[in-house]
Amino acid sequence: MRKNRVGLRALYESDPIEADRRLWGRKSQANRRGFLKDMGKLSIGAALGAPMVFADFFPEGMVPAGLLHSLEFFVLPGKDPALIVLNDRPVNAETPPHLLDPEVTPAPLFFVRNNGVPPELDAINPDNWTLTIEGEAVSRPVTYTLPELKSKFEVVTHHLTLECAGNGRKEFNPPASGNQWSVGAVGCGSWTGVRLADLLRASGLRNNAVYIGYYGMDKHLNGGDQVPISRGVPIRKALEPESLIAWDLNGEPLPWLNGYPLRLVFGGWPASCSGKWLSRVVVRDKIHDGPKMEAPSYRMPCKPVAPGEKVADEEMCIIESMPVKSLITYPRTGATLRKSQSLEVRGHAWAGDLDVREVYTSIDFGMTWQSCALTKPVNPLAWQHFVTKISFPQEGYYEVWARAVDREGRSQPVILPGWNPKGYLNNACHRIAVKVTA
Ligand SMILES: Nc1nc2c(c(=O)[nH]1)N[C@H]1C(S)=C(S)[C@@H](COP(=O)(O)O)O[C@H]1N2
Ligand SMILES: [Mo]
Repeated sequence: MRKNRVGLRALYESDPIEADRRLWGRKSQANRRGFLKDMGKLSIGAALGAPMVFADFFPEGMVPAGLLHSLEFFVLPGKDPALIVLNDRPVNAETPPHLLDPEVTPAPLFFVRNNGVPPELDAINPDNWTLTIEGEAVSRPVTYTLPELKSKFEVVTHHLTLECAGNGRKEFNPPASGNQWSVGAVGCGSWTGVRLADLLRASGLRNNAVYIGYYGMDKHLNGGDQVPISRGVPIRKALEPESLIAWDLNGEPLPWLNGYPLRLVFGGWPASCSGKWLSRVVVRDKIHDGPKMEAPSYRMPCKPVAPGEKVADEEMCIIESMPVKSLITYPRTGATLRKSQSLEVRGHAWAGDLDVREVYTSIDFGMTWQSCALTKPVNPLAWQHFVTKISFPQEGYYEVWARAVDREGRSQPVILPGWNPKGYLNNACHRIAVKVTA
């Protein structure tokens, strides 16, 4: 998989002129006439996933059709072809919102956010995979094989919501660099594993423990020895009964791209805390200092700032529990119905460590709101489901907006929340378009 392929295709969608410049270069008309240069042929082939056979005849300036739409043969191993691939080195792919409709997100549809290169699938043997617990704040460092983990500790299953802190980044202005996630870097799976707390206690957790950090078996993109990411959570979060070291998602081994064969799962916190391909947990006597723990990664300005403002590293605070949010998963945007029909609207809502008290919908751009039926979470840190029926007063274009309010009364904003340099925590209301005909 080459970066070029997805990169160019995405560029053709967002900035066709720049994409054209990259593909065709800035050579003079005389040099370019008619034919692709050898370099052009190479990059076009890389972009399309296969060499362009009649490249010599390809008309100057034309955009290969294969770059204009998602390519069917571009499928991530173990993943549904419907995922929207934002980047393939590292792999980043989000779920279209209408495919998040099931109460539990199907494993092939669970979003993927990699910072580096996952360990080779063929090289992973779950029977001799090991996990080590060590660090300044345990008295008995221990290494377990995966089969030992399964037999030595109580096995538990929880539904836990994972959302990338950068979900929704695409909307920020001025733009923030990083994956331009729309709304689909979120999912709620049924995770099976052991409690992190049980392992920490079995290792003789000491009372100087402040933070845990993870190390996975993925490699840095530059091929070097440094891990691409090593984050963690404060000890109070690590010790919660829902904080898991998991090997199954929805009753099956984890998909390779989601951390097979072993990962951490911390529901309600930035998904970056949930280390994949997990091989080591360190228990620290200070805030963990692995790659991407430091500012500005996964941090927000401690105090609100104006859009575009520079923020000093010391003014950036680590993101913990994620803010209240909701997603309309039915119907998909663009639905059409007749005036005589009413529309069932449904979706999910979540609120980090809290639960959601209420979800409302509006069809008049927030002037009035109607309350939805809302389920209780199946367990703490699982998303909740809302449903409502909507009637429309007359023919025309509408938007359905959904707005959740958490247990402590905090609401999603209808407009973008605070701009921040890295584009995190966009929990603005989700909107879909609906057309009503006679
Ligand atoms: N080892 C490792 N763990 C990782 C990552 C990674 O790149 N390597 N990415 C993190 C980030 S930023 C996110 S959002 C989640 C994504 O989990 P998923 O790919 O299973 O959806 O994994 C986290 N755990
Ligand atoms: Mo993330």
